[in-house]
Amino acid sequence: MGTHFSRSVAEGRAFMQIIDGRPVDALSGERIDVASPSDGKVFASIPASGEADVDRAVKAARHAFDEGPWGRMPAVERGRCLTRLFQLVEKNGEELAALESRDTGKPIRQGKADVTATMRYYEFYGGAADKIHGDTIPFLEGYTALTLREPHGVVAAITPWNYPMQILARVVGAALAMGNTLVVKPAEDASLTTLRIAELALEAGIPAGVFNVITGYGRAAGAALSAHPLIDYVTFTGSPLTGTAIQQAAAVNNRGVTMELGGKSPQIVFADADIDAAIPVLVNAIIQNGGQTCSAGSRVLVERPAYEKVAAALAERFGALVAGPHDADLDIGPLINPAQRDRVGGFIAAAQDAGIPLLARGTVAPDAPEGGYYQAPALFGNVDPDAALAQEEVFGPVLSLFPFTDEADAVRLANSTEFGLVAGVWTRDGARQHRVAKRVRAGQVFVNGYGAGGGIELPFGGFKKSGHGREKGFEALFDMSATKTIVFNHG
Ligand code: TXE
Repeated sequence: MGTHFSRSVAEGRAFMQIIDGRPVDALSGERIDVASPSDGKVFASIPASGEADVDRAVKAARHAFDEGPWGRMPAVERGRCLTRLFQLVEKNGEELAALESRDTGKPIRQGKADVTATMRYYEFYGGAADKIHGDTIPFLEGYTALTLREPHGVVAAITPWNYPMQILARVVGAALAMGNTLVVKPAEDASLTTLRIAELALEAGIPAGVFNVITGYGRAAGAALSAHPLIDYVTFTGSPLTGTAIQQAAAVNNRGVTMELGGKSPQIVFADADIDAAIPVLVNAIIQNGGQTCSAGSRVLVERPAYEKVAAALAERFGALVAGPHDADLDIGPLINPAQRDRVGGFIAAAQDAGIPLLARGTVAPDAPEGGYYQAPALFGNVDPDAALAQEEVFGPVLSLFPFTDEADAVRLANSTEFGLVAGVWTRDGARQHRVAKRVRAGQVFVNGYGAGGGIELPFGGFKKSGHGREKGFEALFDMSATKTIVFNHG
């Protein structure tokens, strides 16, 4: 893929949203400028939708669910639609990677990795569509009782800007495999690949009205969507604060929700671990996508005898990290927007003011464009477990180190935040691997490895403030459906 392609993709394009299979503008005609985080320059625009546009999209999805062919289509056919979408994503992979990379600022390498994961979601759920079924249940004499897995109906999906195409695929794959219809509201900062995938979905044979996309601001389009009375279920990935607002809106109609709300994920390194193997994984878990990853490994807890060694090895790596424009494909790209850059900078400055030792700082490439939203990676040592840096999701390339004394101390520290999404445990002691993995409150625990975002087959979701419900794998199919019980009386 040439640099030229990734720099110019979608240049000057006025994107349309997709409602009922057609490209349409916002009824108001209002638009949102799309800027490249690499240089801050506007290169495209998307519709700024409001309540009336949302109403159109929800009614299209409602009609497609209640009256359209989708609900009567055999599961195997729905699966084939998703499999064709998988093939179309593969065919258009270069364009999609370039679009994602330009829109979000992520290095092109990460854009390509996102395409691979996206393909895998559609492949997985395409194959899974006809493999989920209910039970027959032993019941009273003279009766037969059975269960069916039924779709919720119209699902609203509000998605974030960090992995737009992957998170979309996670939701679309599971929701459509189960026979739901969808209205998706991508983040205003990164809507382009969602719009492109919705076009490809039509090409894949997914009927008009099944997969609608509304673009616009959260407080307008997002709020109207989550409160719409014709929605049956809401799924959201984003910040805890917005998650609360969406749950309150959905509660007015008493609708179910799946919430994926980020984390403060710990990696626990015991002194007996293979530290050389751990170091590159610890670094990658926080710099992948510039740290803008819900499952970022943002806290590294190290057993005291190994603390100095781990701190020194990480400092050496962090000092060498370079941030630069997406198409330069360096260690990290720019952050998504000026607010996010300033938020991350604020955490770094506050930590320094509080006297938390800054062990290393990467750099921004000298030729990075002036207007880009860059933040050099930072490594802090001996972080106070009560500090904001230890407790709050920074969502940037900032890693905190904490020493611990023994296993109990490690578990206590790991569980000392309000979040509980992912954890890593590094030790050669097999019994300890099991003990610690069970005691850490996290939806996913990796032992001697760390799969930030990876593993399409693996159920994923949080405890505590990280949310509820499970995505990915077969589990997501349960979230995207409801059990119906039918009882026959033969008497
Ligand atoms: O997220 P928001 P923001 C965290 C991360 C980051 C912080 C702020 O810590 O620094 O959130 O990011 C839509 N009703 N994560 O402000 O607001 C919005 O348009 C309905 C973690 O960008 O959560 C977008 O589509 N929708 C995270 C989506 O919500 C609303 C990923 C996410 O935006 C809305 C992103 C409203 N009232 C940020 N307000 C993760 N878990 O991976 C906004 N939205």
